[in-house]
Amino acid sequence: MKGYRIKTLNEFIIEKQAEFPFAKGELTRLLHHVGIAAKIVNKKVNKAGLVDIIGEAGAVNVQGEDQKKLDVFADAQFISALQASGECCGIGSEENEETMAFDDDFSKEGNYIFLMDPLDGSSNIDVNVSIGTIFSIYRRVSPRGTVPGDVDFLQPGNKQVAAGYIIYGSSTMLVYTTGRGVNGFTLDTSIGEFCLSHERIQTPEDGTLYSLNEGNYVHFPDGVKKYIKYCQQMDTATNRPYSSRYIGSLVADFHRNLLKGGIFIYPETAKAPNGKLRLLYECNPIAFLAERAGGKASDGFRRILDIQPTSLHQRVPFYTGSKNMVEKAEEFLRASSDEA
Ligand code: AHM
Ligand code: MG
Repeated sequence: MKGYRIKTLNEFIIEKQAEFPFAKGELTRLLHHVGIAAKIVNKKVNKAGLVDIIGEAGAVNVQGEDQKKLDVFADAQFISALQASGECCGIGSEENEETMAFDDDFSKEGNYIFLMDPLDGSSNIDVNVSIGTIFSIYRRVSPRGTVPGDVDFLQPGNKQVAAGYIIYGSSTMLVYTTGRGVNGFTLDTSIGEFCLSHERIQTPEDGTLYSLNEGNYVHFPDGVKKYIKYCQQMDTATNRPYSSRYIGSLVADFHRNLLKGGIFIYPETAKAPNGKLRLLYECNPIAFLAERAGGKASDGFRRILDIQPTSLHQRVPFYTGSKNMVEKAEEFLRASSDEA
């Protein structure tokens, strides 16, 4: 009998493993554990208004921001799920100043490094607005059985073997890529499974949405100011003026633009010459997804994925989304820097 049948995340990743003849199932197990942590965090996020988990946890993270209780919870859940998988030898997280290199015999054999922002857009938790988790996965460079170090944690984005995000929104979705297409899974809470809902996502080459914090306009570089004016100009051939949409959660802003077409910008400013967003666990994974969906990601001049990282929490200006829109923004930036 032929009919509609849902495909769960686990079925999907096992099926994909078969496409790699020498795969041993290690990445499959790792992704499976990411799915478990995501479900636990989702449950807590859904209860955020009911139980006492919204306020501050009393600590300040390495970026000098107050850590919310939910950030701390999400961080701990992902760490414990990944450590339990046995496939992960080290983790770098926005919430922890140093990388965590596991030195127990079990984890040291793990082949993968995991970098994450466990709860992105955390300023939106208290107001019931979409937040997310972003993750990036690398194969270790150092030999198995040893404790991983900088050579493993500080790899350029073009070495990622998988990346994705979870969006805790009006419904919860997990979107990921292992380099062959971007696929999205929606959490069906009635059966507690992520189910394939967005197969082989391709982002439109052009869009009509631009997303950035325009409140910072006076601090933006000239090229960005000019690009914003371009977005706001009337031109029927290119569907301008574009609409401005900004949630303030990278995952949510990117997810919307990925599906509808648009550009997301967090530029450099005089005060913050490298912007705000972190290369290793925010920009690299999003850039990998953007490219694999047919979009683009740059720091305005260079491809994000080709930047050699120098530290875990380094920041980078970020321009990502529909290919033609990112290229147009880059044109404005180049023209302004040539004038200067
Ligand atoms: P966070 O990791 O502390 O949550 O900060 C990252 C967030 C992104 O999700 C979002 O794109 C950006 O910060 C919003 O910053 P701003 O409030 O300056 O517009
Ligand atoms: Mg965060």
